Formats: sequence, structure tokens, C-alpha cells
Amino acid sequence: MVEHILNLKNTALNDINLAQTLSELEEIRVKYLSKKGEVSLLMGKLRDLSPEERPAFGQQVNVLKESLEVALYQKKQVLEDQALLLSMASEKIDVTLPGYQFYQGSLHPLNQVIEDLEDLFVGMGYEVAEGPELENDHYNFEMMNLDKDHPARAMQDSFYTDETMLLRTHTSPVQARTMLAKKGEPLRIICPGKVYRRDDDDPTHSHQFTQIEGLVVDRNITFANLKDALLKMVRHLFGPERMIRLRPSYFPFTEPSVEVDVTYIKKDGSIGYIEILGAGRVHPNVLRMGGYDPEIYQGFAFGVGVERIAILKYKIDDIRHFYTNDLRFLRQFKGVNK
Ligand code: FA5
Repeated sequence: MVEHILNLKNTALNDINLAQTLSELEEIRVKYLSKKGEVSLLMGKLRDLSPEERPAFGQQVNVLKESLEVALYQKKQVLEDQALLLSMASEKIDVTLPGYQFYQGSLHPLNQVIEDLEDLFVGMGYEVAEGPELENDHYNFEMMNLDKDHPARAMQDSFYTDETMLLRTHTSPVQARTMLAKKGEPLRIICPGKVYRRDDDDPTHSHQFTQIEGLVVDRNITFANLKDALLKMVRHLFGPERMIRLRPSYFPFTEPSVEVDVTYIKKDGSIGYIEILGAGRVHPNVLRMGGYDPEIYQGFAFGVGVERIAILKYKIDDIRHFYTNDLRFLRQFKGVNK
């Protein structure tokens, strides 16, 4: 019997030693240590022995069982380590390979100009105001001193949606809306936004473009205050050496009115002027309709084309580049103001 136990042990240890995989090892465990395995069968032989022989035999079978359990456990550790090493080798990540490039978006150049000017004017005590793009004729024209038959309406030939509503032709209606909302209080605002006109599209004109309106209403406001604000804006945008030129002009909502040109260096090196905005002292009729007594309050207003500024600032040759969303164009403006 002792010899039989010894043989079984050697065979089992040899099987364990030769196992190549965890599943082979499991098969060996079942063969020897499961309920119907070799070791259990051996235990069953207790019944055939005399009561004196049983304790020694039982002890030997238990020792066999323990030594097989230990051997199985140790082999399992070895096979698990090998499996881990294998999977690590096959799933290895090469951290030296180049990563996937991730393109981060940036502000559109027109929004960069708007944010830049908002920062400047807010720093000078202005508030940022907004108004609807689909506007009432009343605010877009009438409160701007252009009654129904005013010939200057033709200069801003417009997109109407019905008798009274139109896509606003300029940001000036926000002047009227703000004056009424302020109920006679002094105010200084700028208002950026989209405007629409039935205009031919060419390198400097678009049927949809962006303006920033400025409006100041207070006591003792003179043309010199307007000139100061405009010069500050132009020098902030284009540098301290820039000059502006105020040319007499006509807008029904300002009197006197000017168009404002900025100096730029022409291709031949000489200095030229380019128009960027319209401006003037707020017309007494506009003040009156907005709830201000023109004998007490004066104001100035201006409306600047954002695209024209961006064209000058970034040396763009065609306004239509701003609207086509060509990433090759847009990526050039990443962080230009930072
Ligand atoms: C106006 O729109 C007036 N509301 C401006 C104003 C406000 C005057 C307050 C006085 C007081 P004008 O039509 O000139 O004015 O347009 C102002 C600016 O918008 C122009 O100087 C130009 O920079 C820009 N602009 C005008 N038309 C176009 C267009 N079709 N495409 C791109 N920019 C334009």
C-alpha cells in the first residue's frame, strides 16, 4: 500500500511538472483531488483495512493530498506569471510613437475684433447692449429720423419679411431701444451685431456684415469727445502712429455727420486713407424721440464695420474669406490677439 501511495505521488508530481497551461493544470487537479479523483479513491480503501492499520494509512493519504495541493498551488503561480508576461508582451504600448494630432478651435477673426473692442470700451465705462436682428421698421428707420418716404432709405435697400419687419440694415436701432430703456438717464453703450442689406457682394461689400454701434448721451457732449473716442479706438486697433480723417457726410440720425477714414500705407509706400465708419452728433429729433431734451442732453454716435477693421488689421484681400469657413484661413488667426 505504501508503495502504491508513493507511485501515485510521483506520477501526480510528474504530471504537475509537465503541465504547460492553466487548463491542463486544472485537469490534473480534477484527476487527483476532485471528489472522484485518485486520492479520494485511495481514501475509500480505508474500509478494506483493519482498524489498527487505518490511522497510519489515513495519515499517509492526507500527507499525499497536502503535498499535491502545494505542488498544484506553486505550479499555478508559475503558469499565471507566465501568462501575465505573455499578455504584457503582446499588448505592449510604444509610448515613443507620435500621438494623434488634436485640433483646438479658436475665435473667428471677426469675433476677435469684437471682443477686443468690447474690452476697450468697457474699460472706458461703456456697457455692451444688444438688439434683435429681425427688427421693426419703426426702430430701424423711423426712430432714426428716416420717415416712410425718406430718400436715404434707398441707401440701405433692405430684406423685409412683411410690411413692418425687416432684417436690420444697421446696428443704429439699438440706439433707439437703449434710449427708451434708460428713460432719460445718461448712457454710453456699444452694440456689436450682424446687419443685412441688399448689396452687391464684392471684395469689400457683403449683403450680411457686422457692425459695432457706439452711442453716448450726456450733458456737455461735444464733437471733441467723439473725436477722442474714435482716435482711441483706431490707435488701440492699429497702433499709436495712426491718424484719422473726418470727412463731412450725411446721416439722417446725426447732425453734423462725418465719415471717418484711417491712414494706411499703400503698396507704393505712400500714405492713403480708407473709410471704416460713419459718425456724428446725435440729431435733436433722435434725442427727442428717445426721451431726451436736446436743450439739456447732447450725444455722439458711430457705426463701424467690423469686417473693414479686420481687413485692415490682418491685411485680408477679400471680405468673403470671413464667411466661407475655410479652416486654412481660420487657423491663421489662432491666438493672434494673445
Ligand atoms: C451706417 O450704417 C450708419 N448706421 C453708421 C452710423 C452710426 C453713422 C451712428 C452715424 C452714427 P454706413 O452705411 O456708412 O453707415 O455703414 C457703416 C460702416 O459699415 C461703413 O463705414 C463700412 O465700414 C461698413 N459697411 C457698410 N456697408 C457694408 C457692406 N455692404 N459690407 C461690409 N461692410 C459695410
